[in-house]
Amino acid sequence: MAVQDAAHEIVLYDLASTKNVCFSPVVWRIRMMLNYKKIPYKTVFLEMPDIEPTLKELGLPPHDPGTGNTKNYTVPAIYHVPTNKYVMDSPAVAKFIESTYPDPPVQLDSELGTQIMRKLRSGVGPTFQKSLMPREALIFSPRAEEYFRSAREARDGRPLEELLEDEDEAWEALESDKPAIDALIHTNKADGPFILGARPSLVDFFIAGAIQTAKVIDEGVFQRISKVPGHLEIYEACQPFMQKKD
Ligand SMILES: N[C@@H](CCC(=O)N[C@@H](CS)C(=O)NCC(=O)O)C(=O)O
Repeated sequence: MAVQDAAHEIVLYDLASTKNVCFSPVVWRIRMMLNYKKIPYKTVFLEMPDIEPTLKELGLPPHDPGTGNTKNYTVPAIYHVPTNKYVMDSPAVAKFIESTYPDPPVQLDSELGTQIMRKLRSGVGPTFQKSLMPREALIFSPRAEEYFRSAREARDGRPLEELLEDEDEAWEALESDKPAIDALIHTNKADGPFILGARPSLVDFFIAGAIQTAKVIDEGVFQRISKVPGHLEIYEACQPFMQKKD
């Protein structure tokens, strides 16, 4: 059954952990849009093994294979109470929120944003994942941890903990990437604290969401990601949209 509540226009399906706050970077992007636009919503946390059965039961169709998703059902997904509509997959959810609640606007795409995301995904991203995944496993319930471990270990062909073996070297190797990241992130510094200047855009939420993931999972990884140029500034500038965490 969908969660019906007149006081909430949106139900946000999020990923559960023992911390009981949002920690998924991809859900944080959507949550920050909702918080920034002050849209009333409530959260339903789903244990990872329950995502597919729950969303299927609610009547959502699985992801279109063309979206590149490897799982049939994922969070974030939303239920929009006024239109009785479900939307799944963060790009589709972001577009739906932006078109339904255009004020204040959140720019979803920009050339600079795409360039930054591409740069981060190819450099910092894999190292960040390496540090986070084995630690992420520890904040799930035992049932969710088992699901998470077996899926990730089947995919990677080795125990999660082995990812940590060359963790320090991987972070050191990123040093050479920092000047280019610094220049890109500070392109519009004169106009404001966000990547496009005065107003936050989706790429700010992408970065701040990733940092918040580390904050919830592990302080050491948070410290490391915070030292990537521009990251702490964006995280701090996004704090007003990170107050509602559950
Ligand atoms: N492309 C999806 C990816 C979302 C995603 O990977 N979500 C994870 C949680 S962070 C998930 O729902 N995983 C379900 C599973 O592994 O069974 C999006 O951007 O919404």
